[in-house]
Amino acid sequence: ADYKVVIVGATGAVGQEILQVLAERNFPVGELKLCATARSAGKEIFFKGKSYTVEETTPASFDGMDIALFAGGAASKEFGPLAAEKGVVVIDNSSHFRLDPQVPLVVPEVNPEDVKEHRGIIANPNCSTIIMVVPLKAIYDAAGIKRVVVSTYQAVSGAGAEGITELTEHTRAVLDGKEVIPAKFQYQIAFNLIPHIDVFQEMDYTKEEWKMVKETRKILHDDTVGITATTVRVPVYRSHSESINVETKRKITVDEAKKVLADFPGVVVEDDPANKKYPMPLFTSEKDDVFVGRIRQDNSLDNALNMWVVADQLRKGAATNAVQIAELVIKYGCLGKR
Ligand code: 11C
Repeated sequence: ADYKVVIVGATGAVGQEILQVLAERNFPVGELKLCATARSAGKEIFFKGKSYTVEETTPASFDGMDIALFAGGAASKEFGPLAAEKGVVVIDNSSHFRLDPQVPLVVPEVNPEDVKEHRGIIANPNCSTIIMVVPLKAIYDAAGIKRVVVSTYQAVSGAGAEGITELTEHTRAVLDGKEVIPAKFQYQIAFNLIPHIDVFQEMDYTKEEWKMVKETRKILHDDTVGITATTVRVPVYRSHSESINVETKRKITVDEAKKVLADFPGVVVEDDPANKKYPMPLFTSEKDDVFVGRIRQDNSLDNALNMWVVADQLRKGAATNAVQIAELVIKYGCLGKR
């Protein structure tokens, strides 16, 4: 069977990637509707060689549809519950519903079965959370996890299409000796790092940092895992990187860790220091896997490892994960009540 699919936020960085992933994975799209804000309405977008006109999102956009993929942003809060009421399964990329106990928060390699519990909305986790939790789950299953210390190096496209433009403009302005005007980011992003992603919240951690803590615990169904995060924007176009220190409950050797990681779905181990092999954002873009390297014993603790993790946050961190959730909805036969 083919499904009636609506994409909300189709013109943004994540929306565009969702279309790409639907086409690549040959998702069974029958009817396709592309929606966005009034500003983008009227634009022409191609999907599998056919042209579609972007419509402004309205309540009627969801009538008779099966699956709604929300790219993220304000539209989720405004239209998500309404679409679900109309019997459409909403797969939402915003942070709005993620911690709602009635909304499953799903990474298909980690907690696929949670999809079955949905009541109309399924949340896609934050990109940095997804990229961390995939390799963590391999370690969690093998040795248990006591505590995680993570620092991120997040690409500008995590902030959307405007983030990409701003890195180019700032770089050009610096090289041309012109004035740099920050708009999307708090400061000049070219030749700089900004340890400030999303808004500041309790204990002076940012919301992005709390997402990594709270979402990871929800996905693992384990509130006992200690997690502390520092999230940093870096002048990289695409792919988030993360330095992750994991303290395990039981001892796991580096060789065992490499094996469980290599065997885990969606993970590629790239770890050969002698041959300068380790993951880098330059080489992971437009790929769906999470790449793990620099796997080492923590020299200061017996039961702890360090790893360096890189993945395309627009793919596995957003679009690919969302489309995989849609595939699970079909596999489990749990579409909306329409
Ligand atoms: C970034 N992780 O890189 C953010 C973007 O909660 O879905 C995603 C925000 C979110 O800026």
